[in-house]
Amino acid sequence: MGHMNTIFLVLVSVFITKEALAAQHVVGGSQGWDASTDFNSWVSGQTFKVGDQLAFKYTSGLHSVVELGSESAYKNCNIGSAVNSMNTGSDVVKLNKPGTRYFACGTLGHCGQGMKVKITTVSAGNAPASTSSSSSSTTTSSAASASLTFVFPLVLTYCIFSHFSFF
Ligand SMILES: [Cu+2]
Repeated sequence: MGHMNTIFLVLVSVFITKEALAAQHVVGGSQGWDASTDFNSWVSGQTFKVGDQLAFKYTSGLHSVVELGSESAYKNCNIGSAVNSMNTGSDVVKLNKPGTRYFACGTLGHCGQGMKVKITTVSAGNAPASTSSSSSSTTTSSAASASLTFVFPLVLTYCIFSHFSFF
């Protein structure tokens, strides 16, 4: 019975680690990508790791997402210097390497009103894969629910096996 427990724990922890590595951050949390969202306070509660994704959720046509190439472009809301722009209303950006990236709204005036966010990504190895940091706050529900659908049958299997003492 003992090794069954161990196998189970290893499987679960492997899965939790994977989930922590592939978090999706909904920018702005429940308020989303909106002019009224306080992005500074949202960012301060997040840890961005390589492999994570950003999801910008907003009403298409009202806002957009432009990526700016430098700190000064970000500070000055120099939207014209955008290196990338998206406008679907549900834009996903993968954070594929460590470093700082700058995003702003492309709608006239919105960046100046504070609709911009600066994301600093750390390498996945730097941050411990502690469950508390990944499960807190606004890291996505899709990864979490995926893990549930995976863990649930495992728990079930474990219960069945331990009940009938096959091992
Ligand atoms: Cu906007």
